[in-house]
Formats: sequence, C-alpha cells, structure tokens
Amino acid sequence: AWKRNQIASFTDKDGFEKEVVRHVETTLARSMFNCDEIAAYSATSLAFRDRLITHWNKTQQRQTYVDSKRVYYLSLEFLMGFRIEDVVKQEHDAALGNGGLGRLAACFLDSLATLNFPAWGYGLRYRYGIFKQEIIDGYQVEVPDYWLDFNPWEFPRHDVTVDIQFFGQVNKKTTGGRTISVWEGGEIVRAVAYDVPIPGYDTPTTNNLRLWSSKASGGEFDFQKFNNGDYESSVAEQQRAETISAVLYPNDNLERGKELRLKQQYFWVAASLYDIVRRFKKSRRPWNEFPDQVAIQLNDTHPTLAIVELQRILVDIEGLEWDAAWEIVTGTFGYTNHTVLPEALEKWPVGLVQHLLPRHLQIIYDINLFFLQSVEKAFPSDREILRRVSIIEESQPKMVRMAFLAIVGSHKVNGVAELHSDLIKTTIFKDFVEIYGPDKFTNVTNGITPRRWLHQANPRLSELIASKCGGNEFLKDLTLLNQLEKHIGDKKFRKEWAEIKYANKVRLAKHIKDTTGVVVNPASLFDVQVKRIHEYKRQQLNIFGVIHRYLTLKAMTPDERKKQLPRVSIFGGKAAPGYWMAKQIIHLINSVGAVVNKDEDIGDLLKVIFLEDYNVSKAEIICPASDISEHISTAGTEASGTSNMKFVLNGGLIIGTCDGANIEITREIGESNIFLFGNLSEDVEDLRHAHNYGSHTIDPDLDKVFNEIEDGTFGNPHDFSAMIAAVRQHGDYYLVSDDFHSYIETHQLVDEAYRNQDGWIAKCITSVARMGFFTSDRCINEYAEEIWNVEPLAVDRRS
Ligand code: 26Q
Repeated sequence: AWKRNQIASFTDKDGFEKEVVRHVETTLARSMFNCDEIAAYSATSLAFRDRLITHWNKTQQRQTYVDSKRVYYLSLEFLMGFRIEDVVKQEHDAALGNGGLGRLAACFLDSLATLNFPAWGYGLRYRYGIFKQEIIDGYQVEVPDYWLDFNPWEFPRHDVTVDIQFFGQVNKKTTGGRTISVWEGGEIVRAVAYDVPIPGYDTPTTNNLRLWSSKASGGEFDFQKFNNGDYESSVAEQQRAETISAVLYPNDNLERGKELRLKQQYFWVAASLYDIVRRFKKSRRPWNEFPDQVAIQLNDTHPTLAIVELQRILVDIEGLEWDAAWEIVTGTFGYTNHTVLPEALEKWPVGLVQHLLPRHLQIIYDINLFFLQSVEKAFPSDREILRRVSIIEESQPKMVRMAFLAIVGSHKVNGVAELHSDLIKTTIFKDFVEIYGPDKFTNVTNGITPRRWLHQANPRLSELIASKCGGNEFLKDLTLLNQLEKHIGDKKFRKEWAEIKYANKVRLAKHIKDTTGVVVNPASLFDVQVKRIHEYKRQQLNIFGVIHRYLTLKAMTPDERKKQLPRVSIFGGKAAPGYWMAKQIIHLINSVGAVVNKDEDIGDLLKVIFLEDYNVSKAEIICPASDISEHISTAGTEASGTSNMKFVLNGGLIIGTCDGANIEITREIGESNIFLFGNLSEDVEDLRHAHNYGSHTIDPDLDKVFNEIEDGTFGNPHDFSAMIAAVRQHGDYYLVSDDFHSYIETHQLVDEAYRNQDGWIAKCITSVARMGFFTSDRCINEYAEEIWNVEPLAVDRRS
C-alpha cells in the first residue's frame, strides 16, 4: 500500500510534472518561461525531495518509538555520487572519499536502509571533497572540488550542535571522597549537524547520514575582540575553526601524521558520540544496557579515538568505575581493518596527542597499562611480547598505535576478504590472536550494492536480467541471478547480451572521443584498469605490458598485423598529490598513449587512453563497457578490492592475481571464467628476500621494454628512470619482474578467448549468474549477525 500511495506520484508523469512546476513557480518564485537548467534541476530535486522527507520522518519516528538496537557506522569517508541520471548535467558527485573504503561505506548505507536496519552513518561534511584531476601535458594537476552551493540532499540542523574541546590541561579534583579528572581550558569548536536522507530500495525505510561541519563557537565572530579593534584575530579564529572540516585528506592507503587530521578525527568522533549518548540517555536505561542498544562500527582506525572518548564520558562525566565502563566500551565497538600495508597503519606521536587531547592520552596510557598487565599474567615467561603488543610504540618519538588500540577496545575485529582476514591474523595482529583467541577475529568479505552498480549503471542489462530472472526481485536477492545459467544456450539471449555490451562500449567510446579526442573502435577488446594509482596496485605492470604489446606489433609484418585483435587499454585514477612515483606512472601512461595513438603502423590495433578525473559517476559509464578489467596487485597487498566485483557484475571478465576478493570471485564463478596469473602471497616474502640478498635477474621481455623507454621512444627517458630503477636496482618490492612473463602469457590467453565470441559471452553470463555472493546486502547481514547483534525493523506498510 505504501508503494501505491507514496511512490505512485513518481511514476505518474503528470503528477510529477505538476510538482516540478509548482516548485519553479512558488519555491523558486520563477516563471516557467525563464526556467534555466539550474532552476529545472532545483525544482526537479525538490519534487523528489518532498517524497523522501515523508518517508524519512516516518522512519525516524518509528525507530525512536520502537527504540531497538541501532547501528552507527563511523567513517571519515562516504563516496556517494548523487546523480539523477540525465535529469540535467547539474548534479555533482558527493565526492567525500578517496576510493574503496569510502565507496564501501556508501554501499553499506544503501544496504542498511534496503534491509530496514535502524542505522546511522556519521561522517564529516568536507567543504572540499577529493580534488578534481586534470591532465596537463601528460601530468596530473589537482584542482579544488568546489561543492555545489545548492545541495538539495542535505538538511542543515542548526539546532543540533555540539561544542568540542581541544588543548587545555587536566586537573584532579576531589568531591565526596572521589578524585576525578577534569579537562579544562583550551579552545572550543562548534560542530553543526547536516543530515542526508538515505532511502532504501523498494522499502519506505529512509535512514540518516549525519555529517558534521565545524564552526567557531562564538557565533559569527568574537564581537568582544571586534569591538576592541582586534578585527583580524576575531576573523582568524573563525577561519581556524572552519578549517577542521574544510578538506578531505587525499591519501589512500598512506598514513601521514598531520595535526589537522587528528583534529578532524577527534572533532567528528566526539560530536558523533555525544549525539549517540544523548539518544541513549532519552530511554533512561541503566548504563550497562548501552551495548544492547548501541553498536558502533569503526571504518578502519580513523575513528579509534571514539573508544577513548566513550571511556572518558563514562568515567569522567558519568562517574562509572573504570572496569564497568571498559566492559561497556568493548561491548559496543567493532573494528574493520582495510590494509596490511605497513605504511598505511595509523600512528600518532604521543607528544601531539598529549598537546591536543591531554585527558585522552592519560586514558590511553591507562588502557595500555591494564592491557599489558593482563598480557603479562597470561604470558609470564615472554618478555618480548609486551614490547610488541604495547599500544605505545617505544620509538623516538613515541607513537600511539591506533590499530592496537582499536583491537583492545573492540569485541570483534574483521578483515574484508578471506585472504586478507587470514593475513592479518598471521602477520600484523598475530600476537593479538594468541592473547584473545581466534574468535575475536573474523572475516566479512566486501560486497557492492546491485542497485547502483547494476540497475542504475547498466539499466539495459538489468532489464534483460529481470526478464530472465522473474522481475526485479534479484536486486534484493542477488542469488536469484543463478537463474541466468539455464538460458546460456539461448542464442537470442546471448545476442541481446552482446548487443548491450556493444552499446555500452559505444557510449564509452563517445566519452573517450569527447574528453581526449582519440577515436577508438568499439569492436576492439576494451581492457580497463581504473582505481587509485598506487605501486602496489601495479599500473606500472600494466603499462609495461602495453609497451611490450606495442613492440610486438611493431616487429610484425603488415600481414601478420592483420591477424591481430584490436585492443584499447584504458586507464584512470587519481594519485595522492604527494605521491611522486604514482604521478610518474600517470605520466608514463600518457607518454605511451601519445606515441602509440598516432602510430600509423598500429592504427586500431592498439590505443592507450588515460581518462581524466576518475570518480563514481565515471565508474558508472566505464564498468558496463569493459571486456576485461585488471586487478593485478602484488599478491597479499590488496585487502579486497571492490571494483573487481563491479566489473564482473556488469558482464566483463577479469585478469588478476591471487589477491583479495579475486580469490573468492574465482571460487564462485569458476577458474575457467577468470584469468589468474602471478606469484602467490605465500611466496612474496621469499622472493623479496632473494631480490635483496640473492641475485635478481630481470625478465628479458621486461628488459626490452626498459631499453625502449631508455632509448627515448616515449619522451625524455630521465622522467621514467626512477620507475625502472625501482625494479632493476631497488629490490623490485612489488614483484613486477617476477610476474611479468606470466602476465604477458595470460594476456595472450585473453586474446585467444576473445576471438571465440560465443564462448566469451557464455563465460560472461556464467560469471554474472554466480555473482550473488558479492552483494553488500549479504555483507551487511553478516555484520548484523556476527558483530552487531541487531535486527531489521519490520516495515510499517500501512503508512
Ligand atoms: C590515513 C591517515 C591519514 C590520512 C589518510 C589516511 C587514509 C585514508 C584513506 C588511509 C587509508 C584510506 C583508504 C583506504 C582504502 O580505501 N582501502 C581499501 O578499502 C577497500 C574496502 O575495504 C578495499 O577493497 C581495498 O582493498 C582497500 O585498499
């Protein structure tokens, strides 16, 4: 019934049009005769928004009334992308994230709402999201990402504010025979809530994403100072406060200890916890019931201070005993790890924490003391273990190890794919498995929302699938895709499938032409690698492989060339602005493209494209248009990867290493439907050791590629000397040479397989049919059962 009453007006064209006109004429006070694109966009989104708000209010009222356990997902990044497809080109990605981790958070919000879980997301409302990437003379240039002034999807809550304290000192005070610590002085910054409604698919449930914005606490500015003539410093204070939520740090898988980043983390965590505690207190339950009412998930270590902050609230403000408080804290938190890369593990200098959050540092030391005492009791003969597991690293300067703090303060720790979860248990967190036992550590393999990544990104394929799988139910139960397999023998179905892929490639070819000027033939094999640029993800392996292909084609006679399969190698992705090597990789890709794309011997046989400013809305154009995509990280380095899932779900095959979720994808879709290559993660350590202490002979084909670069074929060889030296002289940490031969051979197999179009399409359909496991709905249900202990709230369909 809710569907008919509430959504009917969306599908009823006339009703919807009337609402748009009403908004143009009344809300915007314009006439339909001077309705420009921005006005049309505003009115359209306002018409949608009105429906959304009704569901949103009802969901919030109902969740308050029932007051069952809620989930709080704390993430410094939510990579949303809010486009209404082609309404107008006005809408802009909500690019509040870097890559995988931020996009995962957005998929989780979609699944939480769709599955009717009472859940909130908490994040920061950055004024500037991830930078826009421009390519100028083959180099990445960063441009600030100006947020739209008019964002119809956010609701400022000027009445929901929290004052956040920084700096100051801790004083001991005795009242009634009890000594308490009081944090005093310092400065106050005000957090203001901005709410974004998160509608579920095919349900009225509409959850809330609360983003905090920073503001000077004294209102506009300090009038006292202003009246005293100190205008500059009153404005400066306001600007300093607003700096906290000004910009998203553009690092992905790299930790950089900057004070402002720590300020962001505490600001966001403290505001969110205040909000969560305030909501809990309304129910007037005893404190020991807090973990029965509240589950907080930490998206990586970025919100780890929440553990310390909750302990502070309970002990210092609410007056609980330490042990009782700590039981509540550990019962509340779960921690998700997204990386094993040592350079990405968060650490903060003790001195910085002391300065910014003096009381929190004391609490961290106490948490560490009690933890180490328990370890010492359990392992009395092992003196080394205390040094290894201490939350404080006894280095110069001393550091707080955030991952260790997150483990100690949570009841569950999970990795994001099976291999990754096994690796963290046997490497970086090995001692903690000994201490807590294996049950504290678990795996929840990542997933993606099929609503965005199939239905919205690839509407024609979604429709074809629906016609074979009994309607749109598969979008809520992705295992229903398995019905596709029985249609593989159906010639007409395969033809329709192939036509849709071709049409998606034509669309991408047009985008390539419009943005780069290069004309590509949509009948070529489209080979795609789009993701953040990182040495561990090995875009350098890909471009070296492309050069190898180019040299092979150049060495052929024209007759031999005619027998070759045309290919387009498509790259896209941002490099962190301070990551010099990643920027060199982008430059090499563009330099190779500049030579290859104008080589008349080669023509359509090979094109090399770098797509500027890869983001969520570009991904929606690229994923449906791929024939093969590359997921080729050094084994053991990519925690999961999620674009691998997006590409397969859109009917593309993948070439990849035995890493992250590739392994589980292989298990689900079958070994014959994926192109795996390269060394295994268990061999990586020995290979690295051999490079450094034994002999390291470079693969001869790769050597030829290097020689060609050094001959100046792709521009000034000096520009690329560091990339080559990383392999030849500096130990080839990412095993580019070790995997090169296997990589090239596997690409040969890809070519051969693609020549058999019928067989190829059959592989694609089989793969899609077996992708049901990788929905974020399955993933959220696993978190709910194994970590959060929460249940969906039955939907009231009468409203
Ligand atoms: C940390 C400290 C200071 C500044 C920035 C950061 C920072 C920011 C973002 C560190 C890491 C990130 C992002 C990490 C990330 O995206 N990891 C990816 O998470 C995906 C979802 O689980 C996985 O699929 C990927 O394998 C993993 O790389």
